Amino acid sequence: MTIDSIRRLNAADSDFNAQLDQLLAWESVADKSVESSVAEILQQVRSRGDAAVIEYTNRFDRRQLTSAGEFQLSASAMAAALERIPHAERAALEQAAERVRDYHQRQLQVSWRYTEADGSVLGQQIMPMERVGVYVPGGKASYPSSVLMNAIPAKVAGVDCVTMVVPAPDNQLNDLVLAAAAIAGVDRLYTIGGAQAVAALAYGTETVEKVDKIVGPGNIFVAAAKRAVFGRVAIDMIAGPSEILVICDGKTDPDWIAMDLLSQAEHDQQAQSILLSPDAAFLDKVEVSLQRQLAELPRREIAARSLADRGALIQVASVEEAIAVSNRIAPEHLEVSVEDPEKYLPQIRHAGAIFLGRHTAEALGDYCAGPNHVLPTSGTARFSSPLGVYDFQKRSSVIFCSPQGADTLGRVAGTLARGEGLEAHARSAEYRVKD
Ligand code: HSO
Ligand code: ZN
Repeated sequence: MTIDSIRRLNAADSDFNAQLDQLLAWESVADKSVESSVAEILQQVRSRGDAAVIEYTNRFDRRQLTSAGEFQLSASAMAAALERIPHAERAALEQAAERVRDYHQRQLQVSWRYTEADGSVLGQQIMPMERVGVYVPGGKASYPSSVLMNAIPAKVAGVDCVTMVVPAPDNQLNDLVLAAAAIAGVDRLYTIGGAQAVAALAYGTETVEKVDKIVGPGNIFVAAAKRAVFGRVAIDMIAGPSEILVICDGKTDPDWIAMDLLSQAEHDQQAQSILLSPDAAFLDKVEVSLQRQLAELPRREIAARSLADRGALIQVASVEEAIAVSNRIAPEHLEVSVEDPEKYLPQIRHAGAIFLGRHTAEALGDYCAGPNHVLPTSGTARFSSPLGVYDFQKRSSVIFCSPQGADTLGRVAGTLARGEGLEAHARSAEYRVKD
């Protein structure tokens, strides 16, 4: 298996911008037939609850459920999985969880208030959401690390009940996923998936309690279902394929850089790995290394397709120019593999996560560095941020008026209300004005 050819671009070319646009173009499949079958599933679960969930689960996941109790997994079943998995994996999961928890604890937003001279108080009260649903895909893309990354911030925020759903096609469940759920502190677990699981979380059934927010990745049916229930419940962003952009001055081991590119390329065929360097000879070395190292990978077919379809090695004039190009791309992951990377940090405007220095492999961030691996993709880092504790907290404004404050504000509000033709507003405000 080799990469047919990996695109070579040069930022000095007159049509570089057009080439870059073409490289970044990505069609998310908005399939009408998917939308209509999802709409039907949502409708059925909404009106018939557990019975519909059981029917769809039996049909799509080849199960033989006869009652809702059978898709419910107890806390002791999660704990048992934790006992069953190999010791090394348990220790690694626990270490990762601890680091993710520590990092996220620092994100907690706190309530604040200030008191005005007349004794009035204004502030903001922060409260956790009550119930959150975490969707975990089944089969090969069932990542224990994603269980940690989605559930831990919710628990750190103080969410009362974290409900996880994970399909068990042919009754198969991944022990590591269950163990991660136990470590993350998942409160309830249902072995259901697809649009029917999203519907159960959004509308509630006899068994599944309705949640306030649904997070976690899924296939096109899950994504379409999340889009459709948005508004009734909150959802996280709909993730696109993984991306990595590496900026290297040419002085890092080319094998390291090649493997960093391969690490995201192996996620799926649509993943995007891009290297920018001012050193043309280094780009050549990485290309050779990619071919050699690819051959040793179990997922070489996927990685080869991803690199051939969406990968690129781009020559730039300088690290500064590389950063300018990177800011246009707004990548999910950005590695800055150069001397003194800190120096460039203030110039980086758009990136989901920034990995500084030659020793900081992006894969560390995927598992255990501490920051979240749920990051904005497809250029959305221009306006969105990593998943965090703040995504499970909400704010209420707090207002207390002293008698003096009511007097001052009553006059202002009265005038504005009359200007808007809202007499009841004006009188309500003015009743508290002293004459
Ligand atoms: N790189 C992925 C997250 C992940 N990697 C999970 C390995 N497991 C997010 O783009
Ligand atoms: Zn990854």
